[in-house]
This record gives sequence, structure tokens and C-alpha cells, in this order.
Amino acid sequence: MRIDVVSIFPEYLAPLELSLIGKARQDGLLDLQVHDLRAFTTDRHRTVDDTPYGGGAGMVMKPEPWAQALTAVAAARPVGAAVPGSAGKPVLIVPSPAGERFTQAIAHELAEEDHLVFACGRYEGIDERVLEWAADHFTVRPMSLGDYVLNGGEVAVLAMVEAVGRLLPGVVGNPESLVEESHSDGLLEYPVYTKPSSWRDRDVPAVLLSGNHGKIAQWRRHEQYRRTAERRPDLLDEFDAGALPRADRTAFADLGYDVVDGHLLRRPDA
Ligand code: JEE
Repeated sequence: MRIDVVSIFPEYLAPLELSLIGKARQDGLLDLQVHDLRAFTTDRHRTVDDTPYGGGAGMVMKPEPWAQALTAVAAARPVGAAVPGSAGKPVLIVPSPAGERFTQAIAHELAEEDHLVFACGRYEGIDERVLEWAADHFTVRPMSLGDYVLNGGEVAVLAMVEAVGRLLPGVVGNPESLVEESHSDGLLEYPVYTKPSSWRDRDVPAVLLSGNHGKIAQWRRHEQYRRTAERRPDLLDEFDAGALPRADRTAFADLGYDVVDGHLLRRPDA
């Protein structure tokens, strides 16, 4: 996979040299290049921003440096990618507080692409016409990491590149982790423990030392239910409770949920 990142703070993307993604690059699985937007300016001051039409706080990124930068990176298609003029456009991901929420499902979609380009905005964002213009050359996807405000797109790109990069074949050391993830049923994970079995007067739950794999699996599943009900009850709306064993229905009943038509329903009094 080829990934280009355009930013006025290319040093901000230095962590991509490290760890998993750095390893994927060394192993030739990922060709990642970071570009300085200011290299695509033509004025003496290398200007990338200007005041907003219509007024308001802050500055807006000027369109022309973006068009120059994106034209340059779109021309550098990865080896073996679709030829120019075919349907296979690169995907342009534009981090924005007003984007579609980035999810694991989107990470999987992006991991199938040959060429991703990330456009890191700063200030109040990028002139909207850049996104309209770019649609001729790219599949444009404005994306938000979550409902909080960052100062620019760089931190979001670090997160998205890591989430996509670890799904590329051969990048994650232990592919079993990915298999386990794909079987995860939309619930939060169970808690994990390691040695020592007693630490500062706190014992690892005895069931995990029992060697009874059926009981361990059930305990872990019930911990997932408990945590999800406590921390992310929204996830239980989507949970398929159609074929739950009796013990699992009882576990949910204890958490204040009944099974109705294969769905979990919060008991009003609970
Ligand atoms: C890209 C610039 C900063 C701050 C104004 C804020 C008014 C832009 N999950 C995410 N949060 N934030 C970003 C993100 C932030 C960015 C850029 C991504 C480029 N900024 C910026 C304030 C504002 N608005 C929301 O309320 C309305 C705009 C992001 C991602 N991905």
C-alpha cells in the first residue's frame, strides 16, 4: 500500500517511523511518504492561510497549495495500482471535526485500497472548494476521529494510519489477534491479567487459574456483558441476543436487560 500525508507540520508524523508502521515500511509492505504543504507554495512567505470569507474567528487554508500538493501525490501512483483513467482513484482522507466518524469498519475498507492520501488541515480547516475539486482525482472522504476538537488533522492521521496499517497482511506479528478481532461481536473486551497471580493483595480471578476452559470462556463473556452494559450501553442496541444460552440470558437479566425478539431491552425499573 502507498500512503501520502500532506501537512504543514511533517515532523508531527515522525512517530510513523516507529514500531509497527515503521516495521511495515522497512519490510516493504507500506510505502509511506510525508510531504510539507509549504513546498507547494510559490510566494516568498510560503503562505498557506488567509482570512475567512464571511468573517469569523481564525484563518482558513488557501486552496492553491493544496491543489499543487494533491496533484503531485496523485501523479505518484503505487506500482501495480490501477492505471490513470480507470475507476480506481486514490482515496483522499480529510480529517475534520465535521467528517464521518472513523470506525474499525472504515479502517478495514481503507486497508483494501492501493493508495491513500491524507490531507492534514490546520487553523479552521481547508477551503471547501479543494474537496470539490479533488473529487475529480480522488474518492474524497472527510473523516472525524471523534466528537472532540483537535488543533489539526495530524493526530487523527497518526491514529487512522495505525488502525489501517495493522490490518495490512503481514504487518501484525500475530495474525490470530486479527482473527479474534473479526470474531468480536461488537462488545467491549474482557479484562486481562498476567503474572504474578497475587499482586499488592490483589488476586487474579480464580477461574482464570482453574484450567477449566469452558468456565473461563463463560466468565470472560459475562465480563464483556458487564463492562459493555456499564461503559457502552449503546453497543447493546446492536447486539444479536437471538441464540443466547440460558446462563447468558441470566447474566443479562442480572444487569437489568431482558431478551425480546432477539434484542436486548433495558428493564424500565432496572
Ligand atoms: C482537522 C483544523 C482545527 C478547530 C472549529 C470546531 C467549530 C477546526 N475528531 C477531530 N476533532 N478535530 C479534528 C480536526 C480539527 C482540525 C482539523 C481535524 C483542521 N482543525 C479546528 C476548530 C474548528 N469548529 C467544532 O465546532 C465548530 C475547526 C478531528 C479529526 N479528524
